Amino acid sequence: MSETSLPQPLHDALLDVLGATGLLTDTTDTDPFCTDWRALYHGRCAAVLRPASTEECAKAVALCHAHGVPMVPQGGNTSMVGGATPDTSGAAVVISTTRMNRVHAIDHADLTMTVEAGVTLKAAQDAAAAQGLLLPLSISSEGSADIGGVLATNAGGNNTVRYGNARELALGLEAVLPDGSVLDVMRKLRKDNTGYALRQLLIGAEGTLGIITRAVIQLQPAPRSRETALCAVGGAAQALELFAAFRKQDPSAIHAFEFMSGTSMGLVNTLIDGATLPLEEPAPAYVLVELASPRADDSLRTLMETVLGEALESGLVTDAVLAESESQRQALWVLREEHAEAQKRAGASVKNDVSVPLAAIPALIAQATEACEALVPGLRVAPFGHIGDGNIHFNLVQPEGADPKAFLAQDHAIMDAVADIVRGLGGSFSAEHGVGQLKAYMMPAWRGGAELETMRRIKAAIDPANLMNPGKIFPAA
Ligand code: FAD
Ligand code: 2HG
Ligand code: ZN
Repeated sequence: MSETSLPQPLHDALLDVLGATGLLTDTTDTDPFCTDWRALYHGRCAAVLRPASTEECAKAVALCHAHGVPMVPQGGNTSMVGGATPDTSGAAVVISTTRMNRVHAIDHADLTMTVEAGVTLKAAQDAAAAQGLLLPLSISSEGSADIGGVLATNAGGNNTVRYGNARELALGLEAVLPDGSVLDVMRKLRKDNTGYALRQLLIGAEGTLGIITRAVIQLQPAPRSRETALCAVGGAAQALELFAAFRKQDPSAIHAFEFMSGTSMGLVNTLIDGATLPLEEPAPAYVLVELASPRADDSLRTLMETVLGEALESGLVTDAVLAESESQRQALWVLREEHAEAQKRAGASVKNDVSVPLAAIPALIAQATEACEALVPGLRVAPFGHIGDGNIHFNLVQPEGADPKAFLAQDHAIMDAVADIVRGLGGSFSAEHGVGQLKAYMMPAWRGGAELETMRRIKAAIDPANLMNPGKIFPAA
């Protein structure tokens, strides 16, 4: 155990504001905050600050600003792109929101939740469910990722196909800006055209413009009927045909429409305890479709059976299983939610969180598979993702038995090869995970010219000293 390197006057002032629980300086305590979920980055920090309220956060940020100390906002630390990890200089402090964890109010008239940034997404979902409501954002990391994190990254996930990304759910926001001032736009209004929508600037800014401390989130009535099925299909083209078939019947019924390659599902089956495929034969690919409705009748069952019946008859779907109980439904969801974990257990992977127009998905998978297999013979092509949003996690897992470091040394070559294909198909190199530090190098090629320059000007106007999450989104000069 050793002490980190916070200057003494700043240390004493922060201790005054945050108390001993709110200020971590032993490296044994701070180290877990300096490594990301994927273990790609191992940074250092001068301290971890854990404010318990907006007021404490604002005072702590003002002190760091006055001393010129860089700040790295952190929620659940589940970033896929090293967004919440400090650099190796040890100069920055991590500001963790985990102690700002109260649900303030649930409003049944407006269907909103007023919540602090450090409430995990799962705790917020549970609080809504306890009152017969739905917080319609769902990601596999929801047990750790928190409201501040999902807004800072504009997270997507399994229900985007029906309700949009995190951005679409936030009516109001409060944030501490880099100089310690508090931006309070905690309004509950669905219509409010009064100048710039500043909350939208903070959402998706990955902590580079300030620290989100509270939000007003839109809720929905909880579904009173659900139908969930796992289907075996020949590939992405068949998955898209099935999506179109459901959409033609009733687009508003589709709650989730997820794609999983056979290779990725194979890893889940092998490496995750209790994840068993309830189908006769392994297939080239799978779709998990969930329909949901606030009505408590059996119209969804009819819809599911009609579409799947026709698809099975035509051979579009080769096998399917319908959940007959809540526990069966959850068992099917395990087969979708554990792909990231299974790939982590299989060794190093290079992740391409890309999006393309729906019709281009089969071409993306075919072209990117060919390009990646040519680059690294033996790598495992294991795509899965939110196909209904055009978002595929085109992930490559190291060849079995290979050296993980040698494989990761080729990450830029692989990412650039996939990105070239994605660009040709009119897509994006980061659909939902953001840019962080992993993909900052790609910004000039993808968002150069006036777009990146405008982002730089906004950053400079709000954070002229570049103290808030430096090294993220913007490549080093
Ligand atoms: P962190 O990792 O702590 O931080 C992420 C970024 O936000 C950093 O740049 C950080 O500086 C900034 N930040 C954090 N809190 C604040 C705040 N209060 N104010 C300002 N900036 C802040 N993402 C998806 O979009 N969809 C998915 O389906 C999905 N599934 C995932 C599954 C797994 C198993 C894992 C590990 C990750 C997954 N992710 C997914 C990525 C990640 O969980 C999301 O990006 C999530 O929104 C991050 O939340 P967090 O609280 O962990 O944020
Ligand atoms: C998911 O959809 C996450 O499960 C993780 O976004 C994606 O591991 C990944 O690449
Ligand atoms: Zn995802």
